[in-house]
Amino acid sequence: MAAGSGALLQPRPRLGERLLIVGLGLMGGSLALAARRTGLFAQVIGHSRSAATLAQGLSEGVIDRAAPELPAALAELAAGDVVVICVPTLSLPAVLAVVREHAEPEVTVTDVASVKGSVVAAARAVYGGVPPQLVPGHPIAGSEKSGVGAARAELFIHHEVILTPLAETDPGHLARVRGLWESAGARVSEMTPQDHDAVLAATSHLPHMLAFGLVDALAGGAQNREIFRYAAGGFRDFTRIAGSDPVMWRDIALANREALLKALDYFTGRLGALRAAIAAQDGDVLAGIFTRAQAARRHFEVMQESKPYMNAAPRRSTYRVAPGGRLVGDIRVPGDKSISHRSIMLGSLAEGVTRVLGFLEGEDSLATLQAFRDMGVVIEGPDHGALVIHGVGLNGLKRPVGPLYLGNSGTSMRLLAGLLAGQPFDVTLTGDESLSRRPMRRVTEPLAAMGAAIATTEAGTPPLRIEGGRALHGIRYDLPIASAQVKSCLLFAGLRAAGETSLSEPAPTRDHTERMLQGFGYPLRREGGRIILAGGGRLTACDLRVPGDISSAAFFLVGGSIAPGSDLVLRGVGVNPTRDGVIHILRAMGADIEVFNRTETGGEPIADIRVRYAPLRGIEIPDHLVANAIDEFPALFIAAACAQGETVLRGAEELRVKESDRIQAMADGLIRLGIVAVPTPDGIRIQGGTLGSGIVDSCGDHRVAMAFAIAGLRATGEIRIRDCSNVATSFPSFPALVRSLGLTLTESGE
Ligand code: SPQ
Repeated sequence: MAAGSGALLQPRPRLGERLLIVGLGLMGGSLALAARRTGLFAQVIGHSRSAATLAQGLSEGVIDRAAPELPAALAELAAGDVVVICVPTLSLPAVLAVVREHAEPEVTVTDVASVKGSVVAAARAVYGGVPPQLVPGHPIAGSEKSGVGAARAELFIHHEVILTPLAETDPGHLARVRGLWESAGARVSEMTPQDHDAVLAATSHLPHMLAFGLVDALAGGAQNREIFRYAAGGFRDFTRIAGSDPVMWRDIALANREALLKALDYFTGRLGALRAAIAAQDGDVLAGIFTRAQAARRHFEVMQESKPYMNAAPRRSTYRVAPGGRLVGDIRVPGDKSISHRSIMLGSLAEGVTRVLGFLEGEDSLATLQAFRDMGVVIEGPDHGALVIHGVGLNGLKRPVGPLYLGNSGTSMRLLAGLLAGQPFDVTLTGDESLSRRPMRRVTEPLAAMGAAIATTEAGTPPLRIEGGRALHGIRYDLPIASAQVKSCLLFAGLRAAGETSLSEPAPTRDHTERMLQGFGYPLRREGGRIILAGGGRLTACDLRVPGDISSAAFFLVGGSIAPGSDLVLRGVGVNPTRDGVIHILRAMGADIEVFNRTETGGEPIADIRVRYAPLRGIEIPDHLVANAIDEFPALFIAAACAQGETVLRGAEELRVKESDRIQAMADGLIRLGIVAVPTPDGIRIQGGTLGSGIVDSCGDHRVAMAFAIAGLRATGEIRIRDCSNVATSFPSFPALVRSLGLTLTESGE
């Protein structure tokens, strides 16, 4: 539990007069304590068949009043009162029968049983149908300790409570039960009883069966209990849950029989495959199972704690940047994000083994990596940017067991939409809050024209539900917006489409997909500004080195330009002409930037770049550079704020639909720091001036956060930047790197 989370149990407005807890064990006792702490009811009454339990409940202040007779306790309840049945699963039907006989229909009734199908079945048997007053519920919380003596008011804080209302359930009763759990600090969600039982069978009941079964088998085996003497931490961790209440688990296993059998059968099959691989000495299959499981476990931890993949940053961190400083040194920035994504995608779909160096270990590219692992691709690493991808060929992906979660990454979602549109299986793509707001029709509409079936929300946003088994055909398409993601998505769909896919762009965008396809031996041609690819070819594995990301370098190019005394060299940066707009724009503003040691890696141009301080002047940013500097504008706006005169950007409406509305987020922050910044529908006007101190909000956008951090170099006071955790999506080592160059940046949780 998080420190101080008990403070969540604050006094609350009354929910009703009386709360009756039937069954005063760990669950019931803990809920009673939480309700008393928050003052949710005038009186918390406890019923138990054991007089000793009731006496203990009273003496330890768990309940206000003991009710030894259940019928009498139920009969005194009225509308607004709540009964919570906290008895073992198999005892619930008998209690429900008493409730039916003695409680008024206006009284809210809920329960905490771990299986919901059996509660609904019991209600149907007792009432002849599900009564509107019944709201089945299941708090996912507990401990190996049991009994009222183990009760804790904080037990439910930050835990999930699943409610499984039915069509018959009255919304007023549902709202009351929701309020009860929320005031105990729980996160409440709803699902059908069937879904609940299937999910719990897999995630809770099956692991308990395995733990009980393993300990029993080992304890009863030929080597008997002696072997426990040699059992170490792994055994203890794995079998911890075998210490749980046997009666409760017997009841759960019987009550959730159908779903549990399904989960057991599925697992037995997978265990059989593991056994077969060991028997056949098939190291590849074993490596596949172990790398997938290891990655899935890590992914689970991340989701569990709702924190970024990289441990470096606490959840929702704030940066504090002290004013002043200069950038002097010789550094490398991490691998290019766009190229890292594409290396996983094409490496996975290639035939053979692809080795990647310089892969960006940021959350976005790791989300792509996880997605392909979820589809059965064996990927070793990343180990300091090195990956070994065991390609499965264009037809080798497997259906993932659940939705593919892509975090904050628009590139992952849009490119995967194209790659998966022609696969034989259904798949759903989901993302975080920011990604769930981003427009997807730009890819789903042309993909539909190719024969794909992809559902979005009504607003055209994620999740994307992609229907499998659709035969795709190539199209001739003129992209209405300059977007490398749309172009790449359609080229990827074209790989599995019949005939040719022919695309034109309103302005050239980053061409990493085209270059990499050719690197993997896939033919592609250009004709009069069109990019043309025929479906049905093959990708052949190759080795790749990912260049340094110019979008990450941009913060240092701006920082070096605005901070007097700066002299910084950036090594091995990708200088693909479709990405180097930032260099041209800064030079047009008067920056002193030298590009040297030009060479190529994996079909991509790279170079070393030296930047020295130089006074900047405001400019009108040329239209033709907008697409080639699209991700660098947050950093460039800081350069504009430090320049003499006005800088004007037009034709950049795309900035409004990135991880945040980057025009608004940057304008708001700049204004807070004392700069005159006027957002326009497709750009911004920024008047150079003096950057002051203040608190700005990154709006969860990594590039906005890093741009304001760099602004500290020229600020007159401290800049505090909120919501910076997403820096880990593209540049996890940013705080450490800027610190190593002398910038005073500290990070704290919000
Ligand atoms: O992946 P995501 O979240 O869309 O990332 C961004 C970024 O700032 O890191 C955009 F917000 O980069 C895009 C970029 O803006 C990456 C990208 C690519 O790899 O193809 C293309 C650009 O997007 P678009 O919409 O112009 O195609």
